[in-house]
Amino acid sequence: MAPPIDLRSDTVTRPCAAMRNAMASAEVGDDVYGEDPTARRLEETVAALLGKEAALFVSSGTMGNQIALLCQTRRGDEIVVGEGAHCAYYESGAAAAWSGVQPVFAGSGGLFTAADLEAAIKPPEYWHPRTSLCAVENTHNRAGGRVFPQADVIAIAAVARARGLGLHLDGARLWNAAAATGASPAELAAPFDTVSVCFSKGLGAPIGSALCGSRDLVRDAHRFRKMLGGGMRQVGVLAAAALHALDHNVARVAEDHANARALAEAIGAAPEARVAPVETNIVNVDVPGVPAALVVAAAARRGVRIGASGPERVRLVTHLDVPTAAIGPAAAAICEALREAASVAGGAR
Ligand code: TLP
Repeated sequence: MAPPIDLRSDTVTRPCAAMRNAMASAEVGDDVYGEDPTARRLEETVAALLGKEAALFVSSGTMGNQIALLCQTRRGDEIVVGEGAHCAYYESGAAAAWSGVQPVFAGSGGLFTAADLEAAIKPPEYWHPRTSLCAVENTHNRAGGRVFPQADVIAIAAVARARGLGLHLDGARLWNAAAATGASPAELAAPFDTVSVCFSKGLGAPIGSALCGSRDLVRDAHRFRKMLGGGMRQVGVLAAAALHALDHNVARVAEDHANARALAEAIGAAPEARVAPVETNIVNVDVPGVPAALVVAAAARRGVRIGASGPERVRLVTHLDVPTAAIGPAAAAICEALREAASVAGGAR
């Protein structure tokens, strides 16, 4: 039987032979002593790419986000985020556990405006939490890979500056936002104090993210990374994979976007599906009246792995291990799965 087509996430990619060769031949040293030349090269490369003074290699997007919060907030503060923001929704309560902050949600659906931010900021009375940070996610995962419009980002940044808030960008998929808009990662990152980016999603590296910002912020970040157990030793083997990903896999994310659009179009023909507009590599499919778990199981039986992102919503993510030739068969299998799941759900009512 053919191996399953895995559309659960762009995190499922496996390093290719050339990436593994780059890892095997990486020059390394003890990075806790600051002696790993490949990690240094990666940090300098990413900082330059994002137009920031410095960068820190961290183990995951979660660690990057959480260190950014530790750097820019105090316990008891409030942070303003969009609905379903990864740093508040998918990080196991880390913001509450490590920084001691609580999230307040601006707008609806993940994206928000400067007016939404303004409305979410608490008045400066001592009995209110201090609103100290606004975090934007671009592209926005739960919003279905939507690009945060840069005009909104700029207006949000102006409000944040005027009200004394720090600004963090969760740019786990900033490469996708750049490919979709034609803007450079540095342009998209410019309004923010800290930016986290991932090498392990669309770019196909097995591990790794970077947190970027000013030299001072990254100095603090370095201390927090150590506190969280994220000081790594001969980490150049991982940094080499990230460098390989930056050299070879940034431009190609546009292919994932085209594949996602083709997938959405084919699935949109199924009467059971309400397919959200696709901007990048994520396709959200609402299946009103049909439990998502039934669709996931029916697709798996047909050799296609997808994820449930709500009780009646499934998520499909394209990535570099899903060739264009797999899109047609995957869409056909998902359409069949939708039909079967809808008939099972209908029978159960
Ligand atoms: N997202 C994962 C899951 O955790 C949901 C996925 O499959 O999409 N920011 C954003 C916007 C993300 O989507 C993710 C991962 C992260 C941060 C965290 O990255 P990791 O998994 O490296 O901690």
